[in-house]
Amino acid sequence: MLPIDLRSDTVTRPSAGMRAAMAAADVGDDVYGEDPTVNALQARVATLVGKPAALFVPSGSMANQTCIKAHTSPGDDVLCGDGAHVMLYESGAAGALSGVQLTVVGQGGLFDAEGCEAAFKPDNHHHAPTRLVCLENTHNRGGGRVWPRAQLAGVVEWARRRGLRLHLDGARLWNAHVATGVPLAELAAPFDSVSVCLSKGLGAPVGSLLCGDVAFVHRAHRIRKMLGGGMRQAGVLAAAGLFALDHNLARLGDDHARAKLLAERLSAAGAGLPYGAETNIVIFDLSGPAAPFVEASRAAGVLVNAVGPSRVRAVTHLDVDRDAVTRAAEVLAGLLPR
Ligand code: TLP
Repeated sequence: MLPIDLRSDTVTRPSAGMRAAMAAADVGDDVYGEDPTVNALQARVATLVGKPAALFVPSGSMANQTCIKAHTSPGDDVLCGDGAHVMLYESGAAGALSGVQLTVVGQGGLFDAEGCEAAFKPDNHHHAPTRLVCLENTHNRGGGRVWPRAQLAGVVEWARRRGLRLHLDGARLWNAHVATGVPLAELAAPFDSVSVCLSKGLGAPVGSLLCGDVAFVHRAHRIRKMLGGGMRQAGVLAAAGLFALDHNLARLGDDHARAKLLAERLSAAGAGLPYGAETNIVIFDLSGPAAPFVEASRAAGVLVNAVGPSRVRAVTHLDVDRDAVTRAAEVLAGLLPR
């Protein structure tokens, strides 16, 4: 029997319908701006996110790093949350490609204006001047938490007062939208740039978009080329994204309900739930080491990831139905160290 794979929502495979849409895609050379399917996807996502323009890029990491590079100059300082993907999981790209220093604010991914003020560096000869603030919504290492609106508004108001730019890593902004019912454009409105991923809960095999105003996206377009992200007949990939938006957005609520079910079962069996389970990510703490637990789970047919010495992450997605999550919950709960 195939394992129940809860390592990430990136593990989904394109469905038959999605593959058919990809095969049928009308394509052209996107480096010439002539791929109609890429152009349609960019226009659709820009509208959804409420920004004037969007650019299709191969990955969420490239979307974030292109935005960071477009917003900053080498030697600048960038504020981000504890465990931010841009800091922890993008291979040091902000330092290597943009030459910026990252300052971590707050704990558990979210932060507030007070923390930002304490971390802020003014533009004088002692400091790397703070130029940009990056938020992540939902927050991956923060257990898929959605930023509370008032807290986010406080950070935004502070950043504007300080004359800073704001970037949103919205790889899972779709989940924040479905969990709260707040329109995507409203969640994205305070930000100068927003990245969204098609290859997480939406189930497309590849692709992210960065969104912003026309001048910003023009600048980002050149950086994408510089980073080797100019693709040619990328419409075969964009078609998967359009299919995902049509078929897989509204159903994210199912993933959230399944994550809740899993979290409740684990909590009842003694696991610690530091962040609850607001969307599709369940982070849980064990009373023993994570590595042998992950191994034992694998042997029992359930795949999860260790994300700390005694911390584990399980993510629900469209390739695990309610029965599979229920079975996985039984297996994981039974293996918890006592
Ligand atoms: N996250 C992956 C891993 O890299 C950790 C996962 O399994 O969750 N922003 C956020 C918030 C992300 O969670 C990810 C991927 C990205 C950006 C990067 O996307 P890709 O993998 O397309 O570069």
